[in-house]
This record gives sequence, C-alpha cells and structure tokens, in this order.
Amino acid sequence: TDLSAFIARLPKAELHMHIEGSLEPELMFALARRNGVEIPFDSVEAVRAAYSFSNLQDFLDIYYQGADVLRTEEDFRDLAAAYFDRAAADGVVHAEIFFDPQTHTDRGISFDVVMRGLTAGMDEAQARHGISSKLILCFLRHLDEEAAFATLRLAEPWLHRIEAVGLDSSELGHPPEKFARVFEAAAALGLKRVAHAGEEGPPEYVHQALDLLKVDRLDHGNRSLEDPGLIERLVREQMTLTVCPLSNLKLCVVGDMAEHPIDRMLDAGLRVTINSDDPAYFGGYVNDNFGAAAEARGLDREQLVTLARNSFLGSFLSEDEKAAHV
Ligand code: ES4
Ligand code: ZN
Repeated sequence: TDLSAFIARLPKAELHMHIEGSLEPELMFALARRNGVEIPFDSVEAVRAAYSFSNLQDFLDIYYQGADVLRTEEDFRDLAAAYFDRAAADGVVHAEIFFDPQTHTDRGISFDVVMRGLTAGMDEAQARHGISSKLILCFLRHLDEEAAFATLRLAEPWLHRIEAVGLDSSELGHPPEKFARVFEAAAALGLKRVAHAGEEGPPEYVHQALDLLKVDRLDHGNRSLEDPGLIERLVREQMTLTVCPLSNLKLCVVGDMAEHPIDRMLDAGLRVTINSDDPAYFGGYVNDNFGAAAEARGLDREQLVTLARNSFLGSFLSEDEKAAHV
C-alpha cells in the first residue's frame, strides 16, 4: 500500500532489538547442523508453530533454548550479518542492538567469542550497507547482582565496542533496584544506561529505572501510562521510550493491536519510537512493526515521521550525527 511504501522509504534507527531474538528458524537449523547440536523440532514450520506465547516468561523459555545453537565466533557473526541485511532492507541506517552475554557464558561460550563475532558482523554491515551500529550489553535480571558484576568485569577489555548497559529478561519479581550498584559501576566506566521497565512490571519499576539506574532511555515503558505524574515526568525529561508493537501483541501486553497505546503515547508528548524487539519470534522486523501499529491505530504520515525522527533523537549518536539524520 501507499503507507507501507512510505514507511519503507523512511530512514530510521532501531533502538530495541535483541540480537539473539533475530535468530530465524532457518539459521537455527543451519547452526544446529553445523555445530552438531540437537534441537527439539523436526522442521522450520514446527519451530514457528511453537512461537505462541501467553506472557514474557513463556517466550523467554523458548528464546533461551533457541540461543543454544550459537557456539562459535562465526555463528555470532552470521547472526549479526543476517539481522543487518534484513534491517538495511527496511531502511534502518543505524541500530543499537542488545546482546545477552550471560546466556552464552553460562553455557561455556566465552565473552570474547561473542564479542569478536558480533563486532565482525557490525563492521561488515558498516562496509556493505553503510549501517552504523552500537552494542548494548544486557544483564539478565533473573540472575543475581554478583553475576551482573562478573559480566561487567568481562566487558572491561571491550569497552571501546560497548556503548551502554541494559537490563532484560523476567521483569516481575526482579525490580531495577536489584541492579542499582552494578549500573552505578557501569556509569563510572563511562557506559550509558537503559533498562526494560513497565513491560509487565508496574509504574514503580519505571520510577526505579529513572531514579536508581539513572537510565538514558527506557525500553518499553508501556505501563507508565497508568501513572499520570510519571507521564508528565517522562515528557518533561524528554525520555525516549522504545516501544515494540508486535512484541506487545505476541506477549499479551496488549490484547489486540487495535488497543495499542502508541498514538496515546504520541498525543501525550512522549518521545516514543517503534522497534522490533525479537523479530524472529514476534513475526516481523521494524517496518512490519510500523505497519501493524499504523494500520491498527490509523497513524498518519506526520506521526510516522515523528516516530522515525524520535529514533535518531533518542539514539546514542553524537549531536552532529543526529543532526545529519533528522
Ligand atoms: C525480551 Cl521482550 C523482552 N523482554 C524482556 N527481556 C527480553 N529478552 C529478549 N526479549
Ligand atoms: Zn526487549
């Protein structure tokens, strides 16, 4: 349609995408075969059929299982290369991608293997597609503070290739306050800070992400809408929210795309962006997310331009680089 062609042509930055969540079933099978890893599925179709989730934890269980096929530096490079090829086709010119090192180090894969592979994929994407990218190291919040500190220590030799730390995995029961000290240590190392908050967790978790983790950007943030004072604060502080419509639908954060709050967020003056989260699991890349939200909520071209512009304003590009994009 007219609108999807308009979306496809809009240059955009992607700010909320878990690289392990871009592992398509086809690549999962190819890596399983290459590495001699058993996977509990007979076919690509059977894998896709298993992607039906009632909540975040349902998804995480299958997402961590899928990541088991990732073993070598080449695997991580191939994973990143496949994402960047797909993102480039969607008009993404800059991507700030999450990775979950603990998912790999806990299986005996070294931090350095993960970093060498991902950075090779990033450098190739810059050369082949002109896409710039940055890495965000996420701590798994279902694990303890000491494990996060150990991961931060492994990252120290790689700080020149890591822009920020983030916080992901099971939100309920693992409030941001659990990681206040490790985020403080990350800040002291010069890293920026983001956190998933208000996806399933209450507005209190968003307050904690702001006050205790001192985040530069908020991932999801949907449940902030339940707290008018919080909305006012997010608007005043020009906090960027990385919203993920298809993720919200697949994880039942919204019951139907027709109920998605993206336009209410825009109308409230929030600096919201649209992102794909875990595109291989949630049924689409960034343009699919723009298209689904636009169709369900009747977004017009001006709103779509605002969303794309917000993606650059909310990025960790320099002010000069932002100015070149907006
Ligand atoms: C995630 Cl959607 C989402 N939420 C929290 N943690 C995650 N890890 C990967 N995707
Ligand atoms: Zn996410």
